[in-house]
This record gives sequence, structure tokens and C-alpha cells, in this order.
Amino acid sequence: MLVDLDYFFAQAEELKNPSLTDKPVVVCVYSGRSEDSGAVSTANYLARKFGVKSGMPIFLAKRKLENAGAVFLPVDSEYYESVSGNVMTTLRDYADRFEQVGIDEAYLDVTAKTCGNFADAKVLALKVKNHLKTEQRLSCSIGIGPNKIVAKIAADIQKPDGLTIVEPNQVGKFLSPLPVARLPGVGAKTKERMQTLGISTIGDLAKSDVQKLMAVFGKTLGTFFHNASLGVDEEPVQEKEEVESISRIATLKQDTRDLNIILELMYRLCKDVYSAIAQDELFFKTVSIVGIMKDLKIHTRSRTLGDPMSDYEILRGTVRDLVERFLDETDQELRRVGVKVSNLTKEEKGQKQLTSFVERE
Ligand code: DCP
Ligand code: CA
Ligand code: CA
Repeated sequence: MLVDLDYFFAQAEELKNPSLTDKPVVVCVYSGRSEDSGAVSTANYLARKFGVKSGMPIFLAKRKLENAGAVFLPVDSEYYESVSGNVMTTLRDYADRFEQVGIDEAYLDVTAKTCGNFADAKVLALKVKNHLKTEQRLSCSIGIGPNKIVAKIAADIQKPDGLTIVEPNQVGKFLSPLPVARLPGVGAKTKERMQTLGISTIGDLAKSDVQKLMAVFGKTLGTFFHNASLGVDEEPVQEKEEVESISRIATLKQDTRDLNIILELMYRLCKDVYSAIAQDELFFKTVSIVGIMKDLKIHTRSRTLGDPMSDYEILRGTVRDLVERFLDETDQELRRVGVKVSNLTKEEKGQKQLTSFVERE
């Protein structure tokens, strides 16, 4: 079962302020360069009726919603994380095994709970929907299938407040008429390449020769597309490991290679990254910077420290050093910059080793 919250950021805003519910609501990532520069993160279904979509420039969304009484809001990530956390805690109890993917969706393996019976799975899904509706005032769409990929596509097919069930013997009939872009991993480029091969539906893909697909897309992707088109997916529902990295990225007010201007922004990103790791009581061992240049090329530089650290000054100093060295190596102006910490652990390895050393003595 795949559970995905409907128009999540915008729905969370409606939850915060119920008077928004009958208005078009657009949640925006403002780049800060000028008043309306930036992109739409998501919009409620009322705003979508006017053609507003995720990723669209804000000025275009404003144009489409002129005189519609629309509300434009900046993203409030911390709040969405907390809403998401509550939802995930609720969902977890309904699953034999649980896997959160992204902020607003999760896979629930309910095979044992339902004895593999799809009618029982439907009853369970209705319970989940009702639980989220009454206790958290949130609507979601659910897909149920014999595996993750079918469940995911099923959840996407009927929104908002959808429930789509695809039993094993219906998989072929369900998938074959759908456009290939419905498959996870098929973006605009892949879709175009498939089009040139005469493949427009998942059914077309299922009929294509797997050797030919591997020749065009490489072995891994070719095999994946072949299996996906047949609704074959052996991936288990699996609890994800701890977060692997924490990063923040931002756009400079103007393209520049002025060290002080760049550092001013990067230190702000360091603060954000630092507060996230401090909150989770994490230690970092690797510090990276990312620079997106005027020509949109992306460069990264990293340093791995001798020991896991939790010190703000070390983060800041390492970032400063990496930036200085990077500016030495390039003569281009920077457009966007980012800070990332990875190799995260819960405790200081150094201390642990010391303790076990003492014990062995
Ligand atoms: N998101 C974003 N930018 C994107 C896509 C998504 O910032 N290009 C954010 C905002 C979404 C959230 O991620 O609310 C979840 O993404 P979904 O793709 O699940 O989209 P929604 O939940 O907004 O809508 P839907 O009802 O179609 O699931
Ligand atoms: Ca969603
Ligand atoms: Ca989602």
C-alpha cells in the first residue's frame, strides 16, 4: 500500500489556517532575488484548476490566478516536517513493515495483516483514510497492489482522496494503457527517447524487446523499464536507515565571486545545517560545499575530518577553507551555493573507542 498526502504543503497551510480552504492556495519557494522570483512548490486543487503546477515560476502562477482571490505563501518546512511526523507515526501502526519515502508518502507492507487478501486491504485502507481525516484533518490518496511499483502508480492515478486497488491478475490491464511517464523514473527526456522508439504507453514498453531497451538505456535502466512495464518489482518495503546527509542551498542576490558576499550567505547556511544536526544530536565527519556557477555547471568540494565532530566553529572554518580554495581554482562567478554535512553518526566514535580501550585493559 502506498499512502500519499494530497497537495501536501498547501493542505498543511489550510490546516494552519482553515479560512484558506475555499481559496486557491499556492505555496512558493521565493528565491529572494526580486519580489516574485522563484517557483511554485505546490498548490491546492482549486489553484490547479487554473493551471498552476509545482515547479512553475511564481509570476506565471500569479498571472493565471489574477482576480481569483488566491493566497500565496512561502514554504514553512519546519511546520510541514512536524505535520509529516505525526502522520508517519499514525501510519506506521497499520503496517507489518513501513518505509517512508519523501515528506508526504510511505509504503506499508500489509501482507501479513491482511493475509494477502485484497478485500481486507481495502478495508484497512479505508480505516487509514478515516483515521487521518478525523484525527489529523488530512486527506490522502492510496494505491494498493502486489508490489511497490504498482501501488505507487495506483496511488497517483486517482487524486485527491483516491483509493485505487490493483489485484495481481489486473496488473497488465491496469498498466498497459497508461502513458510511460506514469512510471517512476520516466521524466521528460526519457519519455522523448521512448517516443522516438515508438513507445508511448506502458503497454508499448512491455512489448519492446528487452535487449533493445538495454542497448538504448543501459543494462540497469533497460532491465528496470522492462520489469516495471510488466508490473514486476521485487523491492521489499524496508525501513530506511538514518538520514545520510543534511544540506542547505540558496541563491546569491547576484552572481559574484566576492569571498565576503559568498561567505556571508554560506555562514547562514552553516547555521541552518548546524541547527538541524544539533537538534538530532548528530556528529558529522564530512563537510561539502556546492557551487552552482553562472553557466549552471555544478561543482562540489569536500573534506573528511579525522573524527566525527559536532562543533559549529569547525563546520564554519572548514566551509571557509573549502570556499577559498575553490575560488582559487575557478574564475567563474557563482550563482547558487550550498553546504552539506554527511557521514553522520549519533555518537562520537572517538569516545566510544576510548571506553572500549579502557575496558579491555
Ligand atoms: N514539492 C516541491 N516541488 C516539487 C514537487 C513537490 O516543493 N516540484 C513539495 C510540495 C509538495 C510535496 O513536495 O506538497 C509533496 O509532493 P507531491 O509530488 O506528493 O505533490 P503534492 O502532495 O503537493 O500533490 P499531490 O496531491 O499531487 O500528491
Ligand atoms: Ca502528495
Ligand atoms: Ca508525494
